[in-house]
Amino acid sequence: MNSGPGNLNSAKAEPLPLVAVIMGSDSDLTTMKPAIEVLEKFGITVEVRILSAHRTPLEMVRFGEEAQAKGIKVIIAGAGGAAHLPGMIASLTAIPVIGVPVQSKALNGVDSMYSILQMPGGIPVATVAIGGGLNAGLLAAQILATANSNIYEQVTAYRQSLHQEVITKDKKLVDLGVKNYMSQMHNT
Ligand code: RP5
Repeated sequence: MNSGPGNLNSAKAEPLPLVAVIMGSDSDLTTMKPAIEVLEKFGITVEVRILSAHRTPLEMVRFGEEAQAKGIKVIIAGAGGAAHLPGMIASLTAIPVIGVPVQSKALNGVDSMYSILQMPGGIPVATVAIGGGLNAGLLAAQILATANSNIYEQVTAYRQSLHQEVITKDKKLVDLGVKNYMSQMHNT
């Protein structure tokens, strides 16, 4: 994370943030954390902010207007319920916006999902699954990877690790059989 507003770590100097992860409330932080973690794992500096479309609309507008000049290349915006933050940010800047529907209590995030993905023509928001913070972070990294071979290699290595994980599990399942495999699953 960077040393600007929202940084939860130290104030030491870091490269300028390329990705902003913004959310409507601190209650969204658990959903957004995997996005922040995977970007930081790839060495990408992230600006993290709480900006509510309803409770702090003017701060949201200021952020949207200033994002391009600050060097932000991708914005990940998470919100739940009447989830207007991703769409409003997309209306304020031409920086690509990835929307993360946060799982809501009343409607399990279906409300968040429809609020985010049913954008009018001309103002797109790329929407990931309900609770899809990890994929939002990976998609942001993949967008940056189109112009950065180091990030491209890291995303490719990440995918190879997923591939290897499944190969290892498949071999173990074949070796142990379903019953033993499942009893080991329950013991770990
Ligand atoms: C939205 O309302 C936020 O994105 C959050 O998901 C939801 C609930 O916010 P809190 O009442 O938990 O602050 O604006």
